[in-house]
Amino acid sequence: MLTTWRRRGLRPVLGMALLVTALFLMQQSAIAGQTTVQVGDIWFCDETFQGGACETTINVGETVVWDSDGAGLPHTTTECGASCDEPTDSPIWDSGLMGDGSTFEYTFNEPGTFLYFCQVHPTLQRGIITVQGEGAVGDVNCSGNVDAIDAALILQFTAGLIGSLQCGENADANEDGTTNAIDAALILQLTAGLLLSLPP
Ligand SMILES: [Ca+2]
Ligand SMILES: [Ca+2]
Ligand SMILES: [Cu+2]
Repeated sequence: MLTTWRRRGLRPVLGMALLVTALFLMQQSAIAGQTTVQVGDIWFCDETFQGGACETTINVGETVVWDSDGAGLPHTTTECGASCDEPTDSPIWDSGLMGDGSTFEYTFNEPGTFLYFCQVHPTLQRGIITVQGEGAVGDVNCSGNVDAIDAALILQFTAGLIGSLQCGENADANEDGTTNAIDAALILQLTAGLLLSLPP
């Protein structure tokens, strides 16, 4: 009798614990938010971009890390303004000279297209950062798509397991003014093809 009761009582608890663990692991793999651009002699990204411009696309709020590991020459990553042929005197970012192995990072909090170059090799070494705007309704981690990870994050947020959502303004999937498990459920329905769009 007692055994039966225990089994019935324990299973939902174990199931819940497994679910929370799974959701936590999913979230960990989604956090990234960082893109590395290799800085070489004399290029950004890889050697095929010498004389050209390497384009990197990220989501708003993400960080680009320029990594000079392996470069033998000094380089900079410096924002150009409207044109790298006539670079601005007040760049949004400027790494200064990067030696072999040093890194420089910048976090993009505004959508847009950002041109940059190396001040040492201004015509040969250039790049472009394209920052995509905030995601659609439901995209609470601004990953660019709405999927089960977003639903998991909302559940963790409403359960108090995480204090905030990276793009919390996208969390209210049914636009009823509150964020709760119903919003998570709607996102799961969307990803399952049961809903065509959000808000429903
Ligand atoms: Ca997302
Ligand atoms: Ca809601
Ligand atoms: Cu350079």
